[in-house]
Amino acid sequence: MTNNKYVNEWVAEMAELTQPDKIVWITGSDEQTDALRAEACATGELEKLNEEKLPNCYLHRTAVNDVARVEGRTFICTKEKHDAGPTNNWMGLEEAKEKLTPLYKGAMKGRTMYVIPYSMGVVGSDFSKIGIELTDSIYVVLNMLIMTRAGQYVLDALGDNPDFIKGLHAKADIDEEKRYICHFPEYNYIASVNSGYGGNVLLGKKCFALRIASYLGRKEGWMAEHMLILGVEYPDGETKYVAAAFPSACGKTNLAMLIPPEFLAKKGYKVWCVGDDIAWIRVGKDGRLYAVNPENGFFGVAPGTNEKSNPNALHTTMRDTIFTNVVHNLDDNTVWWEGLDNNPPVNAIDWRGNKWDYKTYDKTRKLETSGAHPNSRFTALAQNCPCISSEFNSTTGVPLSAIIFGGRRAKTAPLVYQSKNWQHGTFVGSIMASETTAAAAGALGVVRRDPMAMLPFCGYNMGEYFAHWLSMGLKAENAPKIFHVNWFRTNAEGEFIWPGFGDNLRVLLWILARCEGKVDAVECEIGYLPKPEDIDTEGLDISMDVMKELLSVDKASWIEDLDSIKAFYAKIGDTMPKELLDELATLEANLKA
Ligand code: OXD
Ligand code: MN
Repeated sequence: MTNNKYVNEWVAEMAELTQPDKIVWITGSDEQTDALRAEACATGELEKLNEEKLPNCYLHRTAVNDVARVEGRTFICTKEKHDAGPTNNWMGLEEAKEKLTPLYKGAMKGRTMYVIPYSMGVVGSDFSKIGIELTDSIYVVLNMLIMTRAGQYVLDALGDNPDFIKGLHAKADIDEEKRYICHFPEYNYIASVNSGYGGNVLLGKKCFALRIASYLGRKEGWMAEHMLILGVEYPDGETKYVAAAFPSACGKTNLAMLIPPEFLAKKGYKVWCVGDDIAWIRVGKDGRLYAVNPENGFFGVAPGTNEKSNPNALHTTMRDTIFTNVVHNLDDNTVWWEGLDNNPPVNAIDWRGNKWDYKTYDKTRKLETSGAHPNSRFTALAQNCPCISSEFNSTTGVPLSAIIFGGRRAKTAPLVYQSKNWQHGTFVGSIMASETTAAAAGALGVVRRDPMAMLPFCGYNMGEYFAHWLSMGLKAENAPKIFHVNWFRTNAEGEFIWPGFGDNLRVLLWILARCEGKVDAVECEIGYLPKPEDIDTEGLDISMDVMKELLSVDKASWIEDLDSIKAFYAKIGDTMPKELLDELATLEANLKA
């Protein structure tokens, strides 16, 4: 509860529209949270899991038609279409009102409206921003209590201030034809209806911390980026930080929680996770860029997470976690997913809620036959992560030595290269791309351009977003160096030639050595490449020839890529900054020289 008249008037107005039976203010107290869990278990919205094996863990299944973010039904609603830009779905304000109002009208009849005051970032930090989400879903409340800092103390911190992001979520009928995820950056407002899936309804995450925040960042002179943040601790105790952006299916959470290879661990190297998905970045007084993770938990993809790929993530999920759309093992009331281990449960319920026989699993028909949905998730507290950084709750953020872009490219990108300067690094981010894998629907090896991994998450015109990147480089006198990595290079047989996972630390160490001016590089058409011998391969079964291959520029495939870059730039149109067009021309000239 609050005396803030802006909050109270808005809650009353939304209650008038949606007509809930009652309104409950989320305080964050253990009593209230426990009562909500009990209520959700009583109605079947949640199932309590084995308290001994998975203390304080719950299972939830979404509707079968509601299992992922829906980019086709996600809109940026602004006065002018130009402000959403050519890469976003745009809806005008009048049309949005006409479409949404009838869907919300009476949508909470017979239900409870929960008022969730939450903060993205540590309350009291200059980086942080407050939001209030109204929802008729206990699942959303309990997830928001993990993913954000939420409760009465956030309202207390807000005081009389009108400065908060409004979010209205109603499950309505979970009708996919009437599903809308609408963002009104000019009005600090998010409207989500007819979904119960995390990415569409946990409004603090993609909707606020990326789409609305990217818009605010441009207006206010900071950046909201789709980046993990990690710290590399050296044997002498010093820690250096990097932020990194990858499109989905590139192992972002695995990199954020990397386990050093044994020989580096023995020397005393450690990796600490500050965040796995989102970074808010500001210029510090010293001209460096400082980053915070505005979230409080991880909303990670479960399948493929195991003791080898990401033990830290796995251990994080062992308590206080909500699992969504994974397999329910009825024998011991635990959970399972494809890629967890080789012991699928015999007595099990799949993500659809049906009895599941693991013997029917067919790799070529994953979606139809898997027990866990390929996009099944865990919502887990960051503080439960064994490698969570001591700076996780920092109010001032961590100084970034490097920004890393990455993609999944069979041939085009080398294992790692460094950009020439901030402007060129912005160009490198703007041409980021990934090739589709067998896991994704559709053709194999199709290149999808995803600049800075922000294509689905930029809340305004992408050309203006690039211009904002350029301007941040001018503001930050000691800006981080910008690199590009590709863990997915293949040989003629189509096999991966870099081991990836923990061994990626070897590449991070070269990157950080470059930032310190401690290692040379070779200038080439696309930037600076490592000398093959400068990436430490101790203990790896990898020849110098393979290292050379990993660090080579495949000119033919780069030249082939130019057309797709040009087509993408052309789509952005007249907001495309001249500086980046010039960089593209230079790249083309270098490659064709
Ligand atoms: C995510 C995404 O869920 O990027 O983090 O899709
Ligand atoms: Mn993400």
